[in-house]
Amino acid sequence: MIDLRSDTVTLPTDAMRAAMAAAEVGDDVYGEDPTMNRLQEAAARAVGKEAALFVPTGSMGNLLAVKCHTQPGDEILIERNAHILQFEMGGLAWLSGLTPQALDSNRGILDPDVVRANIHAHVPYYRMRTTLVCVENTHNYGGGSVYPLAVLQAIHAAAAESGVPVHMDGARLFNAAVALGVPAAEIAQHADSVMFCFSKGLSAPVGSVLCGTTAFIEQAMRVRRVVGGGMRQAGHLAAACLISLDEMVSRLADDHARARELAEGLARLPGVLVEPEHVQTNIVMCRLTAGPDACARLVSGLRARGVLVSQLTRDTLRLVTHRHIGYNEVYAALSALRECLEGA
Ligand code: TLP
Repeated sequence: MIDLRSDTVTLPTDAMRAAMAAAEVGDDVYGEDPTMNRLQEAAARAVGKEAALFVPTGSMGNLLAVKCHTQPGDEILIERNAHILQFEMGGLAWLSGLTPQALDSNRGILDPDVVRANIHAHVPYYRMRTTLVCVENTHNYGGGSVYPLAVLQAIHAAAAESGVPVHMDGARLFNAAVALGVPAAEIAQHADSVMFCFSKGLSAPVGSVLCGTTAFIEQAMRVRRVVGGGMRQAGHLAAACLISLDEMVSRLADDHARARELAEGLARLPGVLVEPEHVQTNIVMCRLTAGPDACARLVSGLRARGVLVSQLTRDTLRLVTHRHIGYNEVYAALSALRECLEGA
């Protein structure tokens, strides 16, 4: 199978499996897992924050961040198609009692002026208060788009003017860093907290991390315990994540090049709308111009030919490159796509 549904399908490397088996571990609820402690220190350092907390999923990392920055009844500003808003089961309303104010964007990238205009910080008691701005970098639904540093800086400044923190859903932060050619910390400096995942393009089997100030992370630790995320000999997982940080970051450039090649191939196919020049990282979004069932038919036609892709909306597909997708897989997927589209 050529699996283009997500970079979450990447398998652990041999080095990860060996490191997991050999990891020195202890009880992490007591803070006594040496491998976990090493990972959390390395993760905090990588993004230039004081402290980091391991969580099993990106969704849990975002949930803890949102909970710790806000109080029930508050309002948060968030891009309309953000993962936190659309794909995390309404957790922000369910578990944090928040009202999201969904903002329009350009391929997921918020405009600092729009953010500034929508912050309700100094308001009378009968108006909801904005207490958090969320940004997503890279933006999944926006097609893996990357925030320009100046835009992030301007959003952070606009929020700070009103004393409002910024949380970055950086599930694919290292894809953004590689695309911009800067250290991840240079991006993360424009957010008060940042979550990033080891389990996507960085190939670890499990794990994400939430980073911020020491006081913030101490609070997040308490909330992690509430949602059942306190783990014991979690160093076995941390061992794989350390390899993600040490060995898997620079190769993301290959995923980006292959995604661009895939998008350029898609642009030559009949009935496909795609903008290869907007493919900055490892996610390709495309739309089909044919009728309502065309996407579903294409997805099942591709599956029959050994190619898996995700259908996001009635007419939109998402294709994601990762460590198991070389140029051979890109070209094989493109010929399966051509067969299906010309047969249709
Ligand atoms: N995204 C997954 C699916 O849930 C859609 C994927 O295949 O892309 N933030 C962003 C921007 C994400 O893309 C994801 C996962 C998460 C958070 C949540 O991470 P997990 O799945 O570890 O909870």
